[in-house]
Amino acid sequence: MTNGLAHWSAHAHSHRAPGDALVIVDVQNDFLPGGALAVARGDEVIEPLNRCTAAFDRDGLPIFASRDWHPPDHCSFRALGGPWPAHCIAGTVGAQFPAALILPASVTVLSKATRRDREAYSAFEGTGLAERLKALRSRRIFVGGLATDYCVRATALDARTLDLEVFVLADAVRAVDNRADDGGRALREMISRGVRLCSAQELAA
Ligand code: VGL
Ligand code: ZN
Repeated sequence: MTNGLAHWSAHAHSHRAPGDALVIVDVQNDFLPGGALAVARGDEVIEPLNRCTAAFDRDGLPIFASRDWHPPDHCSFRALGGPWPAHCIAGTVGAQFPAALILPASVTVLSKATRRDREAYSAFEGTGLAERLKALRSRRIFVGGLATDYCVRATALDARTLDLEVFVLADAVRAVDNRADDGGRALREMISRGVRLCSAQELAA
């Protein structure tokens, strides 16, 4: 099992319904193979996410895409004492969504961690996402993207504190895995907080 889970104990079979929203987390060039903070096999999330995006768009359901959008001197960068190599600097090619990621005209792009002195892993942090979902009367969110152990984790856990139903698209997330099985641990933690796993391929069907 590529996500480190022995079994999908909380796997749910889900179909799209009114009140659903898709949240694509940080699928950006710098997190893909060859990028500044490459996530192994990060590119493999693109195809299943494209399927979901097309299906949500067809159904008129809301789609959000977050992006890490750092200033050149962001506090998370090693040069500033942070844990990461410089990545996703606002306006650079590395911060762009990859050309292969198909985003419909209706997408809402959420830029995060834009302030030099603040880290923000969650797509809810400083983006207005909670207010937007509330205005849309969204009750369930489906989360995929990068990385399982950082921004996907933080986004899913934040959503649970807002009492949203949260599904992580297990076949459309990949982990940094700085320590072995960080991604698996993150998924188990999310599940312990009421997050469910589902399949992007099934959701898009
Ligand atoms: C992320 C590390 C640093 C992520 C962002 O999108 O998961 N990870 N910045
Ligand atoms: Zn970052």
